Amino acid sequence: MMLKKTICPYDCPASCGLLAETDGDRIYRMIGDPDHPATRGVICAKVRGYVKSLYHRERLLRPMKRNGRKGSGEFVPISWEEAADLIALRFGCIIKKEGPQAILPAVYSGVMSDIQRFCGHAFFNYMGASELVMSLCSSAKGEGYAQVMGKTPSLDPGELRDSDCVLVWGCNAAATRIHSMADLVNGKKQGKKIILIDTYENPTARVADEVVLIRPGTDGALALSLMQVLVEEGLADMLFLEEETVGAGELIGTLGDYTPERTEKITGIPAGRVRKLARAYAAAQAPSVLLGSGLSRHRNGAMAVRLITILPAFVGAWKYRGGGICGCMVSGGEVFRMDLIRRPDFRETPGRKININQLASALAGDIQGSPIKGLYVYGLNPANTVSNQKKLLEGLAREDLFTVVHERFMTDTARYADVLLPAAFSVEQSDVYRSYGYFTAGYAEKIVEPAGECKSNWDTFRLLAGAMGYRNSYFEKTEAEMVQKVLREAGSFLRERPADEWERIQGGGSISFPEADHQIYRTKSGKIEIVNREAEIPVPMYLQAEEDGYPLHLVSGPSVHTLNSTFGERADLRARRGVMSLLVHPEDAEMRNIRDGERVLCFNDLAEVEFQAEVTVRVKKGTVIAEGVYDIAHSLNGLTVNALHHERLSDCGAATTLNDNTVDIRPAGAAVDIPN
Ligand SMILES: Nc1nc2c(c(=O)[nH]1)N[C@H]1C(S)=C(S)[C@@H](COP(=O)(O)OP(=O)(O)OC[C@H]3O[C@@H](n4cnc5c(=O)[nH]c(N)nc54)[C@H](O)[C@@H]3O)O[C@H]1N2
Ligand SMILES: Nc1nc2c(c(=O)[nH]1)N[C@H]1C(S)=C(S)[C@@H](COP(=O)(O)OP(=O)(O)OC[C@H]3O[C@@H](n4cnc5c(=O)[nH]c(N)nc54)[C@H](O)[C@@H]3O)O[C@H]1N2
Ligand SMILES: [Mo]
Repeated sequence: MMLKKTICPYDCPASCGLLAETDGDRIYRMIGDPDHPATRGVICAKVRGYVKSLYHRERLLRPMKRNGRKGSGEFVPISWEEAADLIALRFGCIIKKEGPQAILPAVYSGVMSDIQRFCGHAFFNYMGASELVMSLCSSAKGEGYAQVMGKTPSLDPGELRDSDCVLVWGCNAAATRIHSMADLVNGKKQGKKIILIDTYENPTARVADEVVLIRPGTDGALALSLMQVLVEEGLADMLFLEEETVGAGELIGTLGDYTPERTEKITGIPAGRVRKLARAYAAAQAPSVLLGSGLSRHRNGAMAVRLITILPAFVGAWKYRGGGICGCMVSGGEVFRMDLIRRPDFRETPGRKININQLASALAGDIQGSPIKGLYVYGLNPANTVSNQKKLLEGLAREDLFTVVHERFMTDTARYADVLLPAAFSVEQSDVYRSYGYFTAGYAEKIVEPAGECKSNWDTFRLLAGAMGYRNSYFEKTEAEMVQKVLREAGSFLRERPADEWERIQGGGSISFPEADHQIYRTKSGKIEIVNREAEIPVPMYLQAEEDGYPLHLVSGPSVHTLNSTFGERADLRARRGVMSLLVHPEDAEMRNIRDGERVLCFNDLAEVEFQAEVTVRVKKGTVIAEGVYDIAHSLNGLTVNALHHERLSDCGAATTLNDNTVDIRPAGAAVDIPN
């Protein structure tokens, strides 16, 4: 038995270092790698049970083709050759009749390692297919931050240990940042101040000294109000603002509109709390913000992030180790050369862009140009994770749509496939990794052969390229050759690392980059850009959260026990997560005759979705919370929370606005038992 280094492939900020206990044929156990430079052996319960997923009896093991009504989940096994020929034939016909733009690849974050995630881009660039705009997660956050800080990396999470006051702002660290959660627990023991600002008392609240509940979508107003108090009470670092920022005076001139009394009406936070919060923030030596992504998933999300990003400058927080903002951008340069993997040069003409958040409408034909006739889904489970679920399922059910799904399990999307291909797990494939929350990168070599007839994304696209007749040396490389090429021709950031680290990465493992100096502002002006003349709105301001008719704001938060739709196969985790619930404030429940534990219908103009009500003061009056992504088999009425999400996009970054929807609720009548 040996322990082999590998890296967690899932969509989390850490890219945890793992050790797989193996005899070379089988993996017996997965533990944390104590030598990983950032995660140091700490891993989550989900991945500690990696082997349960890897050898799950419901894993897809061979290619199949549909043998029943679309969506019925009825399939018959076929060989890989038959599958590849069938796909090449059907795609070939579509291309001939409608052109390649009638084919849409759909990928997101099921696997986060670079080659497996992005090699399909090369295949579809070669084809000339439509292009998916991948903005299902935090592109509004990225834009909002960059408008102020440019390419300046935000704090390495390790630096939070040196902060004496952490505003955990719209972040459920207990679920999404377990290493920072450990630092928060320690920080609290040392008497540091930890304040959670969120739409509900999420599981991270247990480490907070104080929880500030805010009305969804109004964080920008809170940030401005904090700045207003800092200036009014003489707590702002005027010297820092003058020397290190652009446009502070112009913004300060607008702050009169954001007194705590005025913003109380917007945010629902009592004026006195805002004053107290501003004073605590200013009193700290090195105050930090740990910023989540939830608050950026609103129609004003990029602007909210922009305003929060400006706040640390008002107390000169960046001057101090541990001071500033964490959770926005890491890495100061190119680690691996993405162009080697994605091959934009393969494309002769620009592809038609289809935003992932509008996939439902695109499949329904609400797009410019030829209708989508071919869909290839991999590393994405849109039936459960994309907005407007009802319409999306109708689109997937179209008999004239030829759908290929490359998956590890029979997901709600896989059920709609015409051809269903079995995907490998991360330990069954080789790849390079970059973390998006820490300054680390690594390489993990295949440890065991794929189960059954499963194939990695790389091997699958290689096979399909052959069947399509694509002649290019790119498609001839083995996975191992491709990994070596990407390592050999790494980006400058990695190539500049010392020889011993370079060897370490080559041998399989992760390295960390030095923390960036956050007093060097990588913006055009070299300063923090409070006013940004190149932005559509140069002087930042609160963009009013838009109303759309229903009395309750719906927020979809992450579950501690699962990760997006990943791990849905695991009965142990499903049991811990429990039934699909909606957190409702007691007053909102009472006025609708809803009691704790009862079934409710949550509805808006898009759909009616059934939940079990959890009546609790953990949520603010006027807001309802749905944690986690459920599959349809474990829903209560055949739909999940994404059926209530509109396709609208954020102000910048064309991102999801999944937390920006309104609903109402009513009792749902008799309950039916749902198996867990
Ligand atoms: N209600 C609600 N919706 C959400 C969110 C939420 O919090 N609540 N979060 C949103 C966010 S932030 C994100 S990033 C998205 C994520 O949405 P998705 O990208 O859909 O992510 P997952 O559901 O984790 O994974 C998708 C699928 O990838 C498959 N997969 C894993 N590895 C591989 C592989 O190597 N090859 C292939 N072919 N397939 C693989 C998995 O089996 C899984 O079914 O969801 C968004 N949607
Ligand atoms: N266990 C687990 N881990 C995960 C995931 C998961 O689903 N489960 N998801 C993974 C993914 S894809 C990502 S992107 C990352 C980050 O995952 P995210 O889904 O971005 O989660 P967080 O950043 O922790 O932030 C979510 C918090 O934002 C809050 N929020 C929503 N709207 C608002 C608002 O208007 N104002 C304020 N103040 N708060 C608001 C929610 O109540 C919630 O507590 O985590 C990854 N890790
Ligand atoms: Mo995400």
